Amino acid sequence: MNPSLIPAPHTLVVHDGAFELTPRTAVHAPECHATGFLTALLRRATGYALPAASEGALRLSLDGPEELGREGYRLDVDTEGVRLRAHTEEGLFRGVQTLRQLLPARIESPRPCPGPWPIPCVSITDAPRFRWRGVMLDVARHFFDVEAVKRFIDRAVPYKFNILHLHLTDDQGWRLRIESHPRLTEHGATSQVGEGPGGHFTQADFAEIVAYAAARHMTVVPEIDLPGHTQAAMASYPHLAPDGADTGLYRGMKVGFSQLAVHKSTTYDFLDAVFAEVAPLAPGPYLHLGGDEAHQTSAEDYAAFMTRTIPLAAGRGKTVVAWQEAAAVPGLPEGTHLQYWRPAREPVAPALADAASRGLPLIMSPADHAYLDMKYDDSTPLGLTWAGTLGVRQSYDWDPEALVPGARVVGIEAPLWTETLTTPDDLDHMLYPRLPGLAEVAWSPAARDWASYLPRLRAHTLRWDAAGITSYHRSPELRED
Ligand code: TNX
Repeated sequence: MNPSLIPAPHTLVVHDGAFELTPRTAVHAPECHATGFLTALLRRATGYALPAASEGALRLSLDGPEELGREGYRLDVDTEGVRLRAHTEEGLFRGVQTLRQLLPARIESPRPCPGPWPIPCVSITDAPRFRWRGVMLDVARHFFDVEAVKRFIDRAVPYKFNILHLHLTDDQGWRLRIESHPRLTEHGATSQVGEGPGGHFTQADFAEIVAYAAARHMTVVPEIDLPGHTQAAMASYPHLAPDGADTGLYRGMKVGFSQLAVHKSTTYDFLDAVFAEVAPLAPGPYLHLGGDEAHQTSAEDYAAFMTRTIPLAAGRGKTVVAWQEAAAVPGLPEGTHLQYWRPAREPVAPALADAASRGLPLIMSPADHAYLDMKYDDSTPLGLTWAGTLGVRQSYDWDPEALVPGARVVGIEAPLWTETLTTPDDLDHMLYPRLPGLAEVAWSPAARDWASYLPRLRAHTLRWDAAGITSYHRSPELRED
């Protein structure tokens, strides 16, 4: 039987037999995140020592051909051992996630389990279809602390996601300490949807998240949502509001009612000061400026605001990412990434189609395929329905390159908005079982199909069980028919 790999690799050949990990198996590998990750995982579940030795049967090396690309790898298992090769450490790390899935499901256990630990003999050559494979967590509507964010990263890593987009600011809260503007968190982080206390990351907390993600070859993309979704900032510093009045903290779930004072130069001084701190904290190349649902801002003001704000981010060395509304801004710098979020069943916004035809890169997050906060069906206790319900199959069955003909699609992102989600188990409920399918959309060759995917997905429930993921949605698809 074929191993249940998600996302499906580019090419997989299964041979007879298996290699078995034993207490005597040794590892020969360069010192890097991939090696550290693999040995920690294997030791935890097997209890074996897995000493380093140059004759080790488990071999990782960086001598893979350059054609494998930045994230590709080659994995060969025969009865004598395992050989994982890549051209980069990142490629090794992705290959380690495949190796992990070749082992029995109990490899996910946090405690030592009894063997045996067979790894089927295979030859795999693999590389991703898309370079942007993102997940997004909204820590503004409800705050999720460092531990919860690390757990969220842990959920994405086995499925080869490489981008963690953090939605750090919104009407309901500003979640990142900015030293030059302490009230953003001293006041603006004390609210959330509903009655709870809110919360925020210190800069040390944020650095811890960035480092944890980096060790797993995930890039953090911080989002400061502008010029709408800014009530928490204006409640902290009323001069940022158009009329300079304190409108107070917001604990509801509405969108599109707030806007910054786009005509005051002090607003841009504020943004420059914020970017000055955010840019070095998240050392990746991207800064997300939001730009969605600015319903109080005229089209002209919106364009002027973005035209003035984008260079401030660029001046800090960042490539700007923005939600698709920003497509309407004339003269966007080359390379600005636009994030498609409207439902795929709606006609493509003309401004977005136009920006795509000028070659601007698109990240695809159509809400009716990729929004993890949509209910699975009408009986789902959590989540929203503005884009409809989103079953497991619908989150899998779509092609990111079919939506905007001729566009330069760099990948996909699966956002998890948290208006209705308050605990890490709530997050898991919305992630599983949809997240693995979105991973396959992002990584695997376009020729994939639900019939081949479904048995693999079902097999993965054993991995979630072993990992202690208890709150996943028992969707009807997971039951054998
Ligand atoms: C739309 S998607 C929003 C968010 C909400 C989300 C809920 C986007 C760019 N804006 O403000 O949280 O819907 O699904």
